[in-house]
Amino acid sequence: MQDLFAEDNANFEIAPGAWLLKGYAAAQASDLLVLIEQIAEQSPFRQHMTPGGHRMSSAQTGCGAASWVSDRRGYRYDRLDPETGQPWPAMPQACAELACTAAQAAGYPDFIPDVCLLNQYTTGSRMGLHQDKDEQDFSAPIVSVSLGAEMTFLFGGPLRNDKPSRWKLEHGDVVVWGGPSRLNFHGVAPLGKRASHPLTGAVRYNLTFRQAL
Ligand code: MD3
Ligand code: FE
Repeated sequence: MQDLFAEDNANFEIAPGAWLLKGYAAAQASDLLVLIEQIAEQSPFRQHMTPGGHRMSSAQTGCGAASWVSDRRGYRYDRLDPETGQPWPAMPQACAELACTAAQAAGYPDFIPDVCLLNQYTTGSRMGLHQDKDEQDFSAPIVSVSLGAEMTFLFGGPLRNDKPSRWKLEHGDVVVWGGPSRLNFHGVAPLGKRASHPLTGAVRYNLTFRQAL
C-alpha cells in the first residue's frame, strides 16, 4: 500500500495524459531489483546495435511475450531472445500487477502489458530523443518504473524540434504515458558522475511495461 500522507508521494500530470506518480513503487522497489537480477540471469543485458551501426550506451533485456531488439536490420519486437534463441523470461506476476494498478491510478483501467523492456544505465549512458512507435496500438499507455540512481528525463513534444522539459526521476518513481503524450519525443540525459543509490550504486534501471503485440 502507498502511504498517501508521505510528502514525497505526489502525482503530477506532466503533460496531457502523462502522470508522474512520485514514489509509487517505493515499497516494491527492492523486490523489483531481485526480479531484474533473475531475468538478467536468463536473458542478459546487452547493448544493442542500431540500424545505423552504433552501439547503444544503455543496455537492454526484457520479459514477457516478446521484447524489443535492434540490429543492423532494424528495430522490432521479437518473441525470442536473439542472444539465447529462447523465449524471454516470463513477466513476473508482481510486475504485471504493479503496472496495471499504476495505469488504473492514471486513468487507464484497461491496460494489460504483454512486454516489459528493461533498460540499464551506467555513468554516462544516455538515450537520445526518440518516439516509441514499434507497438501495435498507440491507444495503450506505457508505464515506466525508475530504480536506482536518479537521472534526468527529457520530455519533448510531438515534433523532434520541440524543446524538451526536464524531470528528475528517482528510485521508486512511476510514470504513465498515455493519451495525447503517447507519441511525444523523449529521452534520457547522460547518467551523472555523482548519481548513485544505496541498492544499485552508480546504476539506474528502468522498466517499461507495454501493450506491444
Ligand atoms: C514518453 N526509456 O525504453 S522511460 C524506452 O528511462 C525509453 O529508460 C526511457 O524511452 C528510460 O523507450 C524512458 C519513459 C518513457 C517511456 C516511453 C514513452 C516515456 C515515454 C513513450 C511515450 C512518451
Ligand atoms: Fe522510449
